[in-house]
Parts: sequence; C-alpha cells; structure tokens
Amino acid sequence: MSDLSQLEKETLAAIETANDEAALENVRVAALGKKGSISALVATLGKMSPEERKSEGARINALKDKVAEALGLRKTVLREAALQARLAGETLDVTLPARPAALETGRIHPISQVMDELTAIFADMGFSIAEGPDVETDDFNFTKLNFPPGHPAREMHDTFFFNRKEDGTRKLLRTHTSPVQVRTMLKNPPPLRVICPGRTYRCDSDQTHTPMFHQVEGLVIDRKAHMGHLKWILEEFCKTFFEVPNVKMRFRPSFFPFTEPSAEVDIQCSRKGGEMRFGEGDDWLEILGCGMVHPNVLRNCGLDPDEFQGFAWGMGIDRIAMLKYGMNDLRAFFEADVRWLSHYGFRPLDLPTLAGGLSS
Ligand code: 2U9
Repeated sequence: MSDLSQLEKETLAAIETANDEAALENVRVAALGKKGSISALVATLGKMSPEERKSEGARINALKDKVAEALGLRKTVLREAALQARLAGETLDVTLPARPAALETGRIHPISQVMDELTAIFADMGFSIAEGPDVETDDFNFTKLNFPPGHPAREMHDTFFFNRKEDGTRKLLRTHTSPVQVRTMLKNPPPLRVICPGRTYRCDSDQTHTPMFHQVEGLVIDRKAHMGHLKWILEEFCKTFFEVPNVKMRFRPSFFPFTEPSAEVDIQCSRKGGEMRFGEGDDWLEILGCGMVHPNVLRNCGLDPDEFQGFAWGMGIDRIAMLKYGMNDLRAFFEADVRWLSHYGFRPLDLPTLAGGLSS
C-alpha cells in the first residue's frame, strides 16, 4: 500500500473513532493543521518536477477533500448525538407535583415566636424594645446593679469571664439582660418604659439549664411608678401571653441585689391529668422575679432616688415558651433538629398579633 493510501486509511479511521467534537478537532489538526500530515505532503510538491507535481498534486488534493468531507460528516453526527444526550439529561417531567416553597416548609423557632409575642404584648402597652451587647463589662453587669464585691454571682463558676487585659479589667458574657436597662437609663431621661429581650449566659448545664439561655426583662421609671402598676402589667401580660381570660398571681417576698423590695411571682395553674393549664386549678408555678429598683441602682445610673422611682422584672423566655407550647426538654431548643422544628415551629407568615389571640 502506498504512503498516501496508508495515510488516508489511518486518518479516516481516526475520524470514525473520534467520539466527541474535541477529539475530532484533534484529528483535524493532526491531518490538515499547519503542521498536519496532509499539509506536510502538500509542502513536498514544491520540490517535485512539473509532471510529478501534476499527478501527485491531484492525488494529495483528492485526499485532502476526502478527509475534509469525512470530518464534516462526523462533526454533524457528533453534534446531533451531543444534542440528543443533553436533551435526554434535561428532561422535565411536567406531571411532577410542584416543589413546596420555602415559606411552606421553613419554620420559625419557638424562641423567636415567643420573643415576637412578648414584643407585641409590651409594645401594645407602650413599651419600647432595647437591645445591648452580649459581651459586657463587670461594671454594667454587676457593679452598677448593686452586686457587692465577692457576691457569689461574680464567681468564676457562675460567670463566663474573658481573660484579663493589661490594665487588669476583664469582660464577661452578660449573665442577665439588666445591663441593657443600665445603658438605657444612662442614655435616656425618665420617664422610661422598656423591655429588653436577649441572650444571656451562665456556667450551668443540666436538664433544665443551658449555658446560653434567653431572658426578657422590663423596666419602668417615673416619679410615682409603684408595685400596683407592676402587678397590673404582669397580670395583663400573663393573661395575654397564656391566652386565658383570667389568671391569679401570687407574689412571694424574695431578694435580689438590684431591687428592694423584691418578689418572686407564681401563677395559678392546674396539673390535672399531667397536663399544665393556666388560669384554672389550685396549683402554683413560679414564672418570674420582680421588685422596685434599688435606690443604689438609680443613683449608679444617674437618677436621684428622691425624685424618681421604678420597678423591674425578669423572666426566662425558654421557660415560658416550654410552658406555653408544652415542650419538656430544654436542650431540644438548641439541637437544630429539623424534625423537632417542623413539629414545634411556626409558619413564617403567621405573625403573632393581639387581635384574636397571639398564636391563632
Ligand atoms: C435594673 C434594675 C432592676 C430585673 C429583675 C429579676 C427580678 C429576676 C430572673 C428571672 C428568671 C432571671 O431568667 S431568670 O433567671 N430575674 O428575678 N430580674 S428583677 O431587675 C432590674 C434590672 C435592671 C437597672
């Protein structure tokens, strides 16, 4: 077999076995490219005699045309095959059910829901919402709130402290949201009506405590604000939050460094049949602490206790969420389990409002 026939056979075979357009392009370049095998043959014509050039030139050109034609045909076949493969891969089954939208499957965490409920209730009573940093100073978290030096809450085993700085000071993760009220009093003149929801931290971890938990605290400062006002606000809050027409409350004397007098508050409940119900029954359940703001705290926050007085309260959001929505394991709040969230979570568009009950 002549060199030309051999080259033709090999090139046509390479064209036939190229299985995509990129491989075919490589064959084209190897045969017809500038340095290709057929182009090299064309270059030899210049050194031939005129007669030889005439006959060899015709044979080489015929080969060139044959290869170009084979390349064109194979390209059409490969392009069509690639198109068919793509169409098969992108098949759209229009009879499949539509995928549910994020608004349908996404859920609001019960803690966020309860925060929204609290906000709606207190905003309706004329309270503002204040927020502050999670990382606080010793001064705002303890000293301004009348915690004496050496108070047990200041101990390493109760509070998450950061390392001391060169000047000896150290920051901490706030153990309550009270520093937000301190900041509010230092910044704004009375009268004040504010609630402060947020994350709080204590070195505590067991079935009923997590190192991070949520609190909401309230503060009212005015010239004549008193415990009677506090009692009314808390009763209105409990009725609206637990969605019951009436609820009895019991104030037991207690002690906090930042309030005097101080009280712990229980609400009436029934535990019949293992189910907790509010606004009925003969049992009691502790839900919050409160009191009149201590004169030292007022002074520390730039107010004259002979001119202004006020009351404050604090409660655990996680705890009231568990009570209202019947969840019994606090740790589930923080496990990010989508199955738990789809069971206990709330639909994003069902925003809590006071019209017709918060959670309806
Ligand atoms: C200022 C003055 C007074 C906030 C208060 C409580 C009582 C209280 C606890 C309830 C359960 C915290 O989550 S809990 O462990 N809180 O009992 N908190 S009075 O009093 C303040 C706050 C700020 C300037």
